[in-house]
Amino acid sequence: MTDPRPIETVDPDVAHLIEADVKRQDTHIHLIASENFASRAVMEASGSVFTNKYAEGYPGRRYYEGCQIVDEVEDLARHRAMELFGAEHANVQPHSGAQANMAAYFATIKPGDTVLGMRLDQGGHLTHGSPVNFSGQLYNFVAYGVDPESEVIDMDEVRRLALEHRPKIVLAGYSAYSRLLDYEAFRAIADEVGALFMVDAAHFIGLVAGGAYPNPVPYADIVTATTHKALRGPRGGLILSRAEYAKAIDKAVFPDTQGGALFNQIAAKAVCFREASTPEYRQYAHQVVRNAKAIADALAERGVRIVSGTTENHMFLVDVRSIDEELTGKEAATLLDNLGITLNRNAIPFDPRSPFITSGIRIGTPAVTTQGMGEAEMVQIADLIAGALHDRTDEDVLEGIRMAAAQLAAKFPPYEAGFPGHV
Ligand code: DSN
Repeated sequence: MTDPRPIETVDPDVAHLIEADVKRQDTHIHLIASENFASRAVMEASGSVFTNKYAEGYPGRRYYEGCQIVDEVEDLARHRAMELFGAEHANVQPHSGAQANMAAYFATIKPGDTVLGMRLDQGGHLTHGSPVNFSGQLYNFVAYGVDPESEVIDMDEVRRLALEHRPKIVLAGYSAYSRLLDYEAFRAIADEVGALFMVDAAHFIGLVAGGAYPNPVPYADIVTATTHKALRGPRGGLILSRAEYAKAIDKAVFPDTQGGALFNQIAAKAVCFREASTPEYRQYAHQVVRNAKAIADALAERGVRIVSGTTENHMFLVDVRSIDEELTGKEAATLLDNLGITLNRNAIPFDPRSPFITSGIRIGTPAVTTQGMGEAEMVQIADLIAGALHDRTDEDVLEGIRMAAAQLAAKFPPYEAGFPGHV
């Protein structure tokens, strides 16, 4: 029999760390654009006995016996994903967004082939060709960026680069960009040069599920995503594609780039797709966007420069030099975290500072919206952020902000009393 004792007895070290992070999660204001609070149902599936099962392959074609039930789980998850996003095919096995992107490339191009994607330092992602990532090492990435004036993706540059470099994939998607994507224009450029059109929707797939951001599925050949950001599911990846790429995508995930899938996570993905198809979730997704706009507008009113001027999704970047030329993203993010407001430093377009220091911070609203905060609280948070960054050497002011942040977090607990780990 397995050890029936609770974690507090078996491993007090880890139990203590879990307890400490429960406390941190309960008491801070969370503005990391890629984080959220998963529901009890998602966590129950994620912590279920499916963690015990090996099932390499796909439903009906496994390399192990005893897979009848996990076959049902995977079918449920992939069919729910297809229905939710209107996709012809879904693969729910990628362990992460990076694995989903790796599989998408493996399925469609060869090492050395050219891909046109967004620059990491202007909003792209590591797996969109960064030289420190497999993508930049295996493939010939060419990068487009934003217009220096508007800080919005320059579609003329995308087209010019596509015509010049004839990529095999035109890739849209971002991890630090606050505007809509012009899927129609990307698709037309991809068609003009005979490339595939791929969208990495990891950041905004949750908004798409709730109808709060345009759906890339009707335009793209392949859409990759994660399930743990605004979508509020377990940590993991997802690939949606047109039927003609289904076989290649499935092979690229297993056996090309992964072994056994994580069935506890796949069960939790199924739960999150069900949750994301409810009217309550639609309201949530729209509130995430309204909240992002509210906090960006309130910061702008307090003299803080928002990159590209506004937001149309769940996040935006702040140019911290608009508060003080000397202030860095690193200093701002560290100071705010010490005051109970957690976010991350982020490069802004044409940032003269290194990615470790940066001139920006990234602010996102999926987590605070799950907590039930609305526009009024976003204005309060903007006040706290602007106040802290303006008066960052005044200990009295900072202490007041620390207390106000703690009071606000306490009013909006992410989990109810009695939830595992909560008294
Ligand atoms: N780059 C991570 C983020 O947006 O936080 C996701 O991979």
